[in-house]
Amino acid sequence: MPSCLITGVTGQDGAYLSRFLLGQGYRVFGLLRRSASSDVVGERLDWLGIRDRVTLVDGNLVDLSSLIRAVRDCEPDEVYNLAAQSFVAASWRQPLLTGQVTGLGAANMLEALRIARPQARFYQASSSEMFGQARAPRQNETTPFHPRSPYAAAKLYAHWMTVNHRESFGAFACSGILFNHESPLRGIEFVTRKITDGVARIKLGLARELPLGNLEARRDWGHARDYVRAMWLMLRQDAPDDYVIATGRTTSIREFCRLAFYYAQLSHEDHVVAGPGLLRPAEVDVLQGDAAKARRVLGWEPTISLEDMVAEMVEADLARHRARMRA
Ligand code: NDP
Ligand code: GDR
Repeated sequence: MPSCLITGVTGQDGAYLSRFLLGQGYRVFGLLRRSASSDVVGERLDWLGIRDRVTLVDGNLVDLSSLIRAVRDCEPDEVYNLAAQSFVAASWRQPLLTGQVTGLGAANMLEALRIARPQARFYQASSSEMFGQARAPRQNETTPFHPRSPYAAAKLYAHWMTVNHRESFGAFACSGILFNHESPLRGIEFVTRKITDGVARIKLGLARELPLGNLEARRDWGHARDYVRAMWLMLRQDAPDDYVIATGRTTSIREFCRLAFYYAQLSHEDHVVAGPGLLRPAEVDVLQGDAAKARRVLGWEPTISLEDMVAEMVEADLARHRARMRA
């Protein structure tokens, strides 16, 4: 039975990737950082009904010794490094922590593998945010990077460390440059989930307004279920490499709002308001990925449309709020 270790197992992608790999017959270990709120830890794994099937091991990305111990205990064939301080807006308020977790944390994991498990295949969760002020209308693996936030700068360091371990030590280390991907398990602070949660509250009479920041920014949004499959495919190849994963379609925040409100038979124009403090010190205006390489080499294609994803997210938030109202 192949085995894997997933950092960030309690996050959106960690939960979907765990379920996917369990379905492929893997033994799944997940790195869990200690928290005083242990009652809410693993909520997403619960949601997917797989909490009992994932073996949680203690560790923190900023503590190299804990990573070495985890790797020695689990003896994984594959390691997926998904853990990060992943919220771009927070990275200006906590730039050093973001650097330590999102940047140095990846370097720690690579070092832990070099020391304790050099044969393991490694996946690094890189990000389209690294393109930032994008220098090409559609971004692919050859597009130059221009990070616009402490988060993106930290991801860029982690990305190049991954490439460096491949080139220096022959590590089977891949970097997946993933564009935004969402789902009902998306953190509530990210704009898509904030919108679908807002739509549900307004529909159920729990709120009247939804405060948002920049509505003109555009993102290439896919579904997390499609994107975790791409991570696994990267580690199936004969040689390690980097891949852009995207849908190729770009949509504004305003248009996402329109779709989500319309799904609930509401109009965004009646409810969306400008929220104070929600504009970023530097914005990434437009992202649109070109995943031709992933299609050609990995045989990967997105299967879930933006409209279907919006419907799934709004339905899930309506169900969550209805359940809370009944409780
Ligand atoms: P989430 O924010 O949902 O999950 C982040 C995970 O990292 C959580 O499990 C969190 O644990 C864990 N974590 C944070 N700090 C530490 C630490 N010091 N030690 C160990 N674990 C830690 O992110 P997503 O699932 O959305 O994304 C997964 C990865 O992919 C991230 O690296 C993100 O930056 C990257 N990415 C995401 C994209 C997206 O659109 N979703 C696009 C491109 C890249 P806890 O539950 O304890 O907080
Ligand atoms: P992003 O996602 O920064 O692209 O990073 P987010 O959903 O936070 O922002 C997307 C865009 O929406 C605009 N926006 C708002 N954003 C939030 N969060 N809240 C608001 O109220 C709001 N109003 C407008 C933002 O300005 C931005 O332009 C995500 C994360 O998952 C990263 O970890 C990942 O690397 C990238 O996607 C790819």
